[in-house]
Amino acid sequence: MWAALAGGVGGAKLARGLAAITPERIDDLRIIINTGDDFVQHGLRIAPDIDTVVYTLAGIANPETGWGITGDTTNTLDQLRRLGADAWFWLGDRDLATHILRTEWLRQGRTLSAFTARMAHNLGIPEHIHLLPMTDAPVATEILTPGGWRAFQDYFVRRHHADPVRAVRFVGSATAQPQLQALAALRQADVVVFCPSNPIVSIGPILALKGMRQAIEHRGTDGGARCCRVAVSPIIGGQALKGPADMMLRGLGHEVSALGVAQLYAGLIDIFVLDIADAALAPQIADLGMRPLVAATIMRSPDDSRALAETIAAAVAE
Ligand code: FO1
Repeated sequence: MWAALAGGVGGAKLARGLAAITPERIDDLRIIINTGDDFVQHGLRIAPDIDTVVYTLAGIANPETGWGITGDTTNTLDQLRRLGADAWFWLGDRDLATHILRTEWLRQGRTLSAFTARMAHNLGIPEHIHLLPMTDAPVATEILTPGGWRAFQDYFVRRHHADPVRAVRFVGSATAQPQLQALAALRQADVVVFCPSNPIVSIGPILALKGMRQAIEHRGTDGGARCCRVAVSPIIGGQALKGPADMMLRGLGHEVSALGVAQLYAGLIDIFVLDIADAALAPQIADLGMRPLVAATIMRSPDDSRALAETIAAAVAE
């Protein structure tokens, strides 16, 4: 069994590759997804990272944005605006069906995990691929900007992630119970993969939950049943392919490079995958006690995703 940590579009793209080699090379895949970006808009519970992984694995994600449903229309959003709503978050008509049903399920007392599993099933994702929210409890990522603390989507979408980032916090994470299957997956997996997601706001909220970081750390010690822990850098040539990971690393005082990401993951990782463009950083990554693996990490197509997953599986098998 493999466990993967994911959030955002980069995470979904590697998840797609891992899913493509399941069950041939991976018998059972558990994808643990960030929920710190979740929020309520127009009274509906939105879970962008879960939806991005589900739509990508179901083959219906918008290829241009990476999020939302391909070919979706905006009749509802247009009408909301006519009625005077401040509709700054783009929500397609078909995507809204997800948010309506998820909100209904949660209001009925069912869990985000249960809804995610049902959604994945009904969109045709095979049973041996388990999509697990990091927690069923509320956790909200907030960003400290010069204008004060901002809710994540306010910072990210409404203000176009243009504000300098001074600090990040995950409200609720100290008391939120991690999703039990997710925690068990980290304790039992043969391989743990950190997808090329933003290390601060996509992977960070998962590691901040009680026991999650410790479970991964423990797998690297002789006390734990050792597994192979692999991370893929979301930073290539000193820049994030998508989103503000580079600006965030700089604002928080980290080096803005694949090496900076590797430093954040020190003690958690055995193999660090960096792009061919960053091959010169490999010796410094080896000095951190990780095995550097230079590979083509840009995933423009499902074939690219699958190739990167195959590369990881081959490195792990060595
Ligand atoms: N990202 C944007 O930049 N603008 C949007 O209007 C937007 C809408 C949206 C709707 C549904 C969804 O699942 C994702 C959406 N995203 C949008 C992406 C998302 O907010 C971010 O990429 C993630 O939260 C960061 O991981």
